[in-house]
Amino acid sequence: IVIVIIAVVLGLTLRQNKSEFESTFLSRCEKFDQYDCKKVWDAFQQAYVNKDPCKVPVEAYDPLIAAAPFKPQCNRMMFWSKTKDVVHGFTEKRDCFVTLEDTLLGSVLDGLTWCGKEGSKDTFTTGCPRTCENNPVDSFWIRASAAYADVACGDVTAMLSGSTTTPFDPTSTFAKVEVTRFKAPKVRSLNVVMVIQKNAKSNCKNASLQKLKNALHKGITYSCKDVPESRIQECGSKPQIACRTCW
Ligand code: N1C
Repeated sequence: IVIVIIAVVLGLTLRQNKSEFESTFLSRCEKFDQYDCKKVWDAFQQAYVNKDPCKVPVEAYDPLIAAAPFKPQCNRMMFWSKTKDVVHGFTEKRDCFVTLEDTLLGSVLDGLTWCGKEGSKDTFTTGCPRTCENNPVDSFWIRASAAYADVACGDVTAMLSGSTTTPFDPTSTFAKVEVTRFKAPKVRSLNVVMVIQKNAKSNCKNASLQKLKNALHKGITYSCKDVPESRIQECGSKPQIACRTCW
């Protein structure tokens, strides 16, 4: 009996407890059926664990994307830049559009910070660098955005912000990673919803949108509509308004 007790105590002390980060990851993941969340967690960890947190390139997440690939959702895919709260305020209430944060990988990692350390098997959530180019969080969002844009099809929607002077910001992930990956004829059109809040600084006539048109592969139709934020909220709260007539 003494040996059994010693063995149990030893076993408990040797087994690493699940970190809060891993628990969050797994519990968010388990909301999605048809995925082996332990496998997804292992594929995620191999990208950054035991590495210098400034040496995690975008490609480090290739095995993660392969373990949890994005499914095309033709005519319902929503992209955004500087409008995260408006977009998710809407997509949370209505089933009209799907954003990256509505997919397994996007929802599991949204709002989280993580990194590894050379010589350690652990995941850290504080003191993670975000200023060096190849940091684990930025590299993930670039890789995931690329993979999500790669499966875009049909009529694609993007919410941009009329509250900035450059709604199509050439340094954004939307501009650098997503727009150039939309391929005709798989993608038929890109439809910009310009979110107009009070004291708006720009609208669909903004010069940066000319650059967006030019960046689109030829064969993809472009449109832009100025839509007051209140209209987006109204459509979010009134299920009797059909998705296609929201704006
Ligand atoms: O740089 P952005 O926006 O133009 O990126 C947004 C664009 C969306 O269309 C998404 O598909 O790229 C994708 N995306 C996310 O889904 C996402 N969720 C959380 C990109 N970034 C995302 N984040 C975090 O927000 C991430 O840390 C990144 O650096 C910011 C970018 O926000 P932005 O500048 O408003």
